[in-house]
Amino acid sequence: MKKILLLICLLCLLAFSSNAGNVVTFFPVADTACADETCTGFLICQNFEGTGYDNSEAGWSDAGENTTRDADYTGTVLRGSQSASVVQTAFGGWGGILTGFTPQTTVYAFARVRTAGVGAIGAVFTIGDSGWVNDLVSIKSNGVSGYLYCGTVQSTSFTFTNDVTYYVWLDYTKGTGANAVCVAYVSTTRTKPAATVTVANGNATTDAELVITPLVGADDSDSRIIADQVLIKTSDIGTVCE
Ligand SMILES: [Ca+2]
Ligand SMILES: [Ca+2]
Repeated sequence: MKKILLLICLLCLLAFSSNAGNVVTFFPVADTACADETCTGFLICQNFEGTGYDNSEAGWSDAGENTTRDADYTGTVLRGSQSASVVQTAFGGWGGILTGFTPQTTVYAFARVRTAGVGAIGAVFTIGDSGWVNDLVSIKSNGVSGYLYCGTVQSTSFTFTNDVTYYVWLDYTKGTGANAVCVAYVSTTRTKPAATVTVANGNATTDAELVITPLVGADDSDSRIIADQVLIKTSDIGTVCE
């Protein structure tokens, strides 16, 4: 019996070695493909390439005051040849680049963002409800630290500094009271990390249906926020494309 088993094992080894020139896979290989290569399946997939906005997303607009807003920015570009940029030109006011999407009770979002000269708190990446009545989930920076807002509930701070390009994932699930869940994942690489900060008692109770990025609302002039690769999806967004 032992000899038979030994023979079977030997035959197996020979079979594998005979396939040395081929790829022999015993277990499924993890899918390392990036999430947004084709933009298929995304509610929003915006890279700001070409004049204005790309991927036939005509719904984007800009709004605000005391700001200069640019969807063709070629300064410090975060991806490709153009990014979106908003610069605060005078103290006070706000300005951002925004668009709507189909209302969602749970939404997954991603953007590359970078701040320059932000001293007071500036909103970097925000998901709102219809007509931007409320900020549902928002990453904000004061140039030294970052904060996650879930409705008006604010997280403790985490590192989020000027002049660094961040990869930010935001997950939002609306609540029925003080139980909305907002999660931020902040990295300097394309790989989605473990959660950086979670707010599980947010007071946001409405559907997500608006994305605003970048959004300068800092109370200091000459602050700039740059954004690129803005993604909105109804399922988790993992590692993103180069
Ligand atoms: Ca771009
Ligand atoms: Ca553009």
